[in-house]
Amino acid sequence: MDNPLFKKVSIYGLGYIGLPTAAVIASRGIEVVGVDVSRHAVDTINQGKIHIVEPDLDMLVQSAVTTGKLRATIEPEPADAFMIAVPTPFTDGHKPDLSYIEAAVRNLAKVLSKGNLVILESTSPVGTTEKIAQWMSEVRPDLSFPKEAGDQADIQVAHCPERVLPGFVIQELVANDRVIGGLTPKCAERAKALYQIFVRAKCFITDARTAEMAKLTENSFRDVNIAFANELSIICDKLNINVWELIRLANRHPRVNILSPGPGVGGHCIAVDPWFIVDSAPEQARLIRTAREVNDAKPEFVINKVRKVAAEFKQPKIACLGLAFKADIDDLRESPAVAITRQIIAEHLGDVLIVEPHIKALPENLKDSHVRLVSLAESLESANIIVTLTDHTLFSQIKHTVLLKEKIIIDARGVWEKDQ
Ligand code: SAJ
Repeated sequence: MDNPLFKKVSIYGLGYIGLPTAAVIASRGIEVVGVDVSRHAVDTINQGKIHIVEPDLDMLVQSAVTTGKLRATIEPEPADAFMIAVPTPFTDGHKPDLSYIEAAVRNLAKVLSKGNLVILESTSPVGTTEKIAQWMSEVRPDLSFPKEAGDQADIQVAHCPERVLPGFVIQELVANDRVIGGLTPKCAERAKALYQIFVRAKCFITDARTAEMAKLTENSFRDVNIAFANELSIICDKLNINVWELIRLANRHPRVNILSPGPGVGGHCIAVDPWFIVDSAPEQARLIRTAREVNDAKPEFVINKVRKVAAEFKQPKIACLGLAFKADIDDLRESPAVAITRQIIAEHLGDVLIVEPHIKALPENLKDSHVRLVSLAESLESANIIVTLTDHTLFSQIKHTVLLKEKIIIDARGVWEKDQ
């Protein structure tokens, strides 16, 4: 069934956000063309396969490609609407790196035509949506943009930040409320019409700057809460209090909800986005900056614990349980678990047995003659020190009172403490 407003949608960046979004829109019967700089990603998708790990995405992509509604390409093509979902990492000194966005925008500007809608989905510092309109107008002086032409502009521009949780993307793409900020109210309304094709939840309209800040606020809120939990865990260690029990009890208050301490905050969002606020308002963002520093310092706290206990053994065998940045995923990028394990290896604190059920081989940066990737059973049998770095479900199923009786445990995730 043709959609009268949007017959063809083009999505830039076919990663963890862009590809699921492309597949979901295609599943609503709209022609979707995905654009990516990676030949491997483009070829894989055109075969109906996926190059990333996300539950249920494979089936969705396969069916969208088979029905001809989804295809991928390297070169931009004309469309009614363009969505940009490329990475926004930071450079040295925690400065936002907008180079992927700028490259995508300048590229798609070449094929723009009057009446098109351009939506930025990538998490971005405040003011980026205005910047992308500026970049497009530099490439296409023949078209008018909202800054000069307001609601009469040839091209409508909006920001609608993604909010999905890795591992639940397909579900959350449809079920989560969306915040849509336009450069003008008309831009926001037009973008809302596109999201309403596949979002079952509410779409709230605002201006672009507020929408940009809303996304940064959401992830900063979580970061500050986790920093509070991490600081509590360090205080409790000093005061000899079980932090997991403490938080469980405090959370019984109807208006308290403290998140979980851990070995640090990983991933590409929560450990990055707060810096965008700090960069925009360095003098004012004191709490947000401190939360980042508290979370970034947590791996060193865990390594220190390992140093102390390893020193008590002649030939310590240290089992590191989990490398992924969070539970039940295979993503090792920006993982505090990897950073801690790497440091244990670099300092030769002992023989290292790594257990990561979601990978088949160790990454290059963890390979060493004193390091092996082993099964959980083998690690429990031979290690004398157990360090839990990721709360994979597999680990929480261990009968720790029996199997870990003789071991020294550094449980950075509270794997055996939760939900008691
Ligand atoms: N973590 C803790 N303690 C907790 C919760 C998380 O230490 O209680 C750690 C995790 O282990 C992990 C890191 O924080 O290392 C981040 O994990 P996460 O599950 O909090 O978040 P992400 O990075 O997978 O996804 C977040 C989500 N944002 C929020 O929940 C506010 C997601 O909805 C966003 O779409 C995503 O960032 C993004 O792309 O920005």
